[in-house]
Amino acid sequence: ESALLKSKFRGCLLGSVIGDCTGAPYEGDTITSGDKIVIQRYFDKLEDAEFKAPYKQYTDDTAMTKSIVKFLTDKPEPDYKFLARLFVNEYVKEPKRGYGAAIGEVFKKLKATRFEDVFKPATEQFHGKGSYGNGGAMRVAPIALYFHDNYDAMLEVATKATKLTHTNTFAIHGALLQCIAVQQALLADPKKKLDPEEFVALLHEKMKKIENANIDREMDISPEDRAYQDKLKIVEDFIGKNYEDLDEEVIFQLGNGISAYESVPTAIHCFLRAQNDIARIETDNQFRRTIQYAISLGGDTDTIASMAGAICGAYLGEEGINPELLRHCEFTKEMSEMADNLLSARGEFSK
Ligand code: F2R
Ligand code: MG
Ligand code: MG
Ligand code: MG
Repeated sequence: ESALLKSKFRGCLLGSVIGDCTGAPYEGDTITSGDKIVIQRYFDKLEDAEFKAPYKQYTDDTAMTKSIVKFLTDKPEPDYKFLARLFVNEYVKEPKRGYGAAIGEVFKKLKATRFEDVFKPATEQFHGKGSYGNGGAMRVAPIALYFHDNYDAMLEVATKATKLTHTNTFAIHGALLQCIAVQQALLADPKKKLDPEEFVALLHEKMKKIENANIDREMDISPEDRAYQDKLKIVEDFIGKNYEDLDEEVIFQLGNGISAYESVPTAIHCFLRAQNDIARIETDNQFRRTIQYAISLGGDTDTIASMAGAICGAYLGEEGINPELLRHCEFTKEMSEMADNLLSARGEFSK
């Protein structure tokens, strides 16, 4: 039904922006139990209609997500040269949006070579190993939305869109995992209680195929690489647990870092854990609980909250998001329109 899909497209992209905007002030921080009280009040204020303050600003996560939406809406077929140009234009316009420390090098080379071979500069990152950062995963949500009914195309486009900047297997597979998580959330009925075990089992099955297939044979990965499958087993182990020191264990076992490996499974965990109440996070709103919890883990807060927010928003739809929270974040109005454009582009190009 198209009204539901419209709401879910909006919910996903708005969830991504809000996670980014609200998480950004805490990026890189270690969060103490005292800080968690501060974060509780921070969200109380952001939900308060009386609260008048400049809105929270978005970072590279949203800047690059915007470009992915345009890439999907402005051309009938995926055009990676076009996407590379969009990334670079956005970066040149506003380089101080908190980009990854090394990605500027890719943009510089893309520009200097006049976008001749758009996939080459990324391969040269980190002495040829490629970036394993979460930059591919943090911007992948629009691809999951657009291709939600075409799984193979979804994986192919997500892989290539990631490889413009990230060629390390961990970054690519992390982006695919985030993409699949968003797709599964989109296809789930928000009126039914989500089954976390089933959600993870499905992810595990798909990542097994991806990791076993060694989808890119040019990359130096061994076929027995089970990195994300193993991480998903840990995500599964955490389901239903809710004790006092769980947060520390999550940070230790899943991570909260800037690499895809230490952040994508964590974001999925945040989405799943927030299906139920979480100790010391006082809210009845599942979307808020998801991103507040993600931020309370510290580390790469904007990105983990953004990825968790995209998954949760794709599940709940925009009705799940408090309008006051929306109002207090930059670019939410614009992103809502972009979500609508993304949905109508599917119809436009399939005629
Ligand atoms: N960059 C940040 N946050 C830190 C600074 C924020 C701001 N300037 C402030 O201080 O307020 N956040 C953003 O970066 C992450 C996404 O990064 P992306 O796009 O993956 O970039 P990059 O540079 O490719 O990778 C990130 C870093 O990871 C390490 N790394 C990656 N691959 C590596 C490899 N093969 N070997 C060694 N190290 C590798 C490097 O330190 C990279 O710089 C998001 O969090 C976004 O919010
Ligand atoms: Mg960022
Ligand atoms: Mg992790
Ligand atoms: Mg970040």
